Amino acid sequence: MRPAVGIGMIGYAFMGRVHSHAWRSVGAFFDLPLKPSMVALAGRSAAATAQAAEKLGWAHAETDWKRLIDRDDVQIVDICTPGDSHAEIAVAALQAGKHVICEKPLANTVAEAEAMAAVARAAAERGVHAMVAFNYRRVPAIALARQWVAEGRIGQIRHVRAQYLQDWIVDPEFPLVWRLQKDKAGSGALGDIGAHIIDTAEFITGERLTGVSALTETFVKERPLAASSAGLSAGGGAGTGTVTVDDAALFIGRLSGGGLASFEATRFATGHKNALRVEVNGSLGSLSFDFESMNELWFHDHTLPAEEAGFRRILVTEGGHPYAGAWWPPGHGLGYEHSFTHEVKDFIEAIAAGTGPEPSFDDGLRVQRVLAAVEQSAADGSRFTTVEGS
Ligand code: SOE
Repeated sequence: MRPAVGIGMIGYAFMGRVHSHAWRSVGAFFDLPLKPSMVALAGRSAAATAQAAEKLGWAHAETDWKRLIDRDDVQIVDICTPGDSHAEIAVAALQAGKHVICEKPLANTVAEAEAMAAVARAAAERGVHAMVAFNYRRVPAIALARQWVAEGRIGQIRHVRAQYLQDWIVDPEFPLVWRLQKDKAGSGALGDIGAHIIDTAEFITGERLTGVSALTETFVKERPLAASSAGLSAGGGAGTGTVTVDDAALFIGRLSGGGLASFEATRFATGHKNALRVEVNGSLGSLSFDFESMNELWFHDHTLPAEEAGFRRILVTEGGHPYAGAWWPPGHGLGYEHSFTHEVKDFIEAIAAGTGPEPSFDDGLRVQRVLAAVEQSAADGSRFTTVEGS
């Protein structure tokens, strides 16, 4: 019998639902050293939390996250709340000796992220580990891209071109949900989806962004108040309120290996639902990915004769591809939710091995510093801004 590891999760909106799916499915597809047990779900409303716990597969419901952390049968705390509560919950959980997995971006400010990373470093000394949930690292095609870059197949990296394009708030009547409020979300498209492409670019290349020059914009400045602040599609309430975050963030940057990078994060790219795209151009070839075709990686081998070279599509569903062998026969494809299942698999394995899971809170802090540099540069009229600590 494998030892059990008790999970307690806080929040049950979009991220809570997809994390629940990951915890429910991971043991059925991967041979884990510890058996995850979905012990308790915490939320504010007793009735709604109990209903969500029953639906999502959690044994107990709590209305106070502090009580969830205090439970002896919880060893892992999974934070799926808006960014304004990440720091308080993560610090309390780590100090109580619980491993933590925390949704991205790590925090709402660099100061909070620094405090969280410091507590995580101290906890790691006691064998208590923390991870920030940049789930796209665990999309098989993205993991394969990183592998090939590390193997030198792309050569010296000259360009990274990264975009994260969504369109869910184009309608000016879309309500002022929490993701559009700075005090709750920290920033807008920048922190919500820009953070993903910063992490993805650094993950694939193994390089760091050292400085940026940025533009941000809020296209719709007033919106109807939300009846409830939850989710991506809350209904409208009475009156309007001011949007206090960016709708779009564009920036260019320098990579630690000498290459150049460009980034575009927007919720106003009509027609694009969840297009996380990244292309890497190196001296020996290029790799290209679009989440809207997430089972594919495009590869151009520049060492081939020009008459034969060109981008070719690799279907990343073979048993030898990262993660893919645990699922379906080749060609049957994976979805968004699988990246989270892979994330908790890697997390459990790292905890069992006593090693620090990746991305760590220090990785989350680094992304937070890039976000801060982008905001600073945009505020300073696109002045090139060095990323702190780089
Ligand atoms: C909303 O923009 C959102 O749900 C993000 O918060 C997630 O991190 C991203 O994976 C999908 O879009």
